[in-house]
Amino acid sequence: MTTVNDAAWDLLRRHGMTTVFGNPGSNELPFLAGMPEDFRYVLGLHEGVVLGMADGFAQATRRPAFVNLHAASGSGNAMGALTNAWYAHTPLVITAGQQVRSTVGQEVMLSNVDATTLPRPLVKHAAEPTCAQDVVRSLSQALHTATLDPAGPVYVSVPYDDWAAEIGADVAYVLERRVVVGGGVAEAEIARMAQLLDAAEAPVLVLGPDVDSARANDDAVALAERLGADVWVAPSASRCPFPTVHPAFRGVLPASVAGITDKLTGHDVVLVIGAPVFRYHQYDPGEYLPAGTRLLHVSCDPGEAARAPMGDAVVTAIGPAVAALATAVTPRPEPERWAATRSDDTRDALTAADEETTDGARLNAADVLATIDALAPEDAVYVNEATSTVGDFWATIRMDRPGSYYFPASGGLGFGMPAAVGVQLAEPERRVIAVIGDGSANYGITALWSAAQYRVPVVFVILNNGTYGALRGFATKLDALNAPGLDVPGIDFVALAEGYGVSGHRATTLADLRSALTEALAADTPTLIEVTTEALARM
Ligand code: TZD
Ligand code: CA
Repeated sequence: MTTVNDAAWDLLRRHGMTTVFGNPGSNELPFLAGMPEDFRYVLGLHEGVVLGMADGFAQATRRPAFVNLHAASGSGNAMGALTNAWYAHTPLVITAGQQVRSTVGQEVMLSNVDATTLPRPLVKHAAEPTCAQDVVRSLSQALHTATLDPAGPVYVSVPYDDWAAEIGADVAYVLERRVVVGGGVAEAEIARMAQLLDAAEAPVLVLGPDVDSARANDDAVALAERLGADVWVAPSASRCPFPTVHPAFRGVLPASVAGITDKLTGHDVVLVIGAPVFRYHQYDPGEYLPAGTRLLHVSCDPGEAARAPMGDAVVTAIGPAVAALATAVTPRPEPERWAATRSDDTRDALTAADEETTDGARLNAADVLATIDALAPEDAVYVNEATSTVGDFWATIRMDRPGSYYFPASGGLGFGMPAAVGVQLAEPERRVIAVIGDGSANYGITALWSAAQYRVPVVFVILNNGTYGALRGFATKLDALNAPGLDVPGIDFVALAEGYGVSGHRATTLADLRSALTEALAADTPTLIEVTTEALARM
């Protein structure tokens, strides 16, 4: 006899989902008890961490990840992290254990009352199968929905008495299904965009996270080079879609209307690919575009395309569209302004500031980042969740290959530490360096335990400036400096690391940092380095 449980694991295996990120409760035990030996379970101690690890893992593998949470309370704990997965277009199949079917109506302990409403609006689809025989089909629907463009999280609540039920032979149809999007590129639309770009005097590209998730990075380079166009990264960047060492690279656009219009002035055609138009943050009103500038938008997300306040959008798979555009545009000579920034190997040219700070002084974050950049392997992967130093990060850290950068896509903190563990699990050949603020670290601190237990060799660098630095910046801008709750003094991250089983070091000088980082990068277990940094109030 085949049980629902057997068939469910079989389905997950067939889709390569052999890692379960979870935190269990009584409702989930009957499902988990059947876990076959070729699966691995990654325990997170808080559901925000479970979801963050799965988010990082799915983004780095570019495959759906499987999550198992405990009923309503476990799901609720994961909701903050779900905001990031939703905006990152991360394919996640989130399951939650439900009480025994016949008892849910009585609201017995741990019933997930109205389970399909709970995770909305942060899932593409939420379901509770109507009977045990529909569980496997329901999981199959969920994983296909999660994966199809625009990818995103889905949620399935399963009553725990369903797992032992017998399932009929027709489940084979579900197990064998393959669901793909067949549509290629809209050729006429590509030709139209290429024509507008060719006719432009000063076109510019704005690239977003979906360029990196589609691995269209190299085609984006080809497109920029053929057009002789400079490249900005779309505001509130959560991925690195373009090599920061390329002479066309201009940096990350500011996240305000007026700021973007200022940077785009002088360009007659702006082509935005794989990002919303635009993910603004600071309210700084103004004209949406410079006068006479035309905006073209390529997106894999119909919602993103529809809600933009300006521009013409084409909804299409990003990878084929960028490749087609790169061949469709007419090549131009390389702009002279690029020559100055082209050099044989910029990697060796940059070294960290050698000046040591005076005793007791806090380190400057830009020097810390330059030290990291100088010592990190060229193919290092960065997870960044230090909010006041994002500008310094992009100005300092060199990233030249796909999948090199992850930042919380919705701005919801608590992504960084867990996502670093998930990315490192997905990419054992590359070193993951997580640059985390002392404020941000606390929303996902228990990720340290998972890193230690599963020997995931992330290097966590905590920038401890004792404050919510970015909020100090906002408080200045919003004239709210007397707001309470902006400082977070008195946290000993070295002690926290040791408490969770991670080797901890404190760096108060750049020399300390260099030796701790060198040691951490040589280790095959995780390390946390706490660096005392200046309290910045920059935006
Ligand atoms: N809670 C959550 C879940 N997400 C948030 N974004 C915030 C609160 C608000 N917030 C920010 O947007 S930035 C920030 C907070 C609290 C400060 C983070 O401090 P940090 O980094 O120490 O990590 P900096 O460099 O000191 O800003
Ligand atoms: Ca801080």
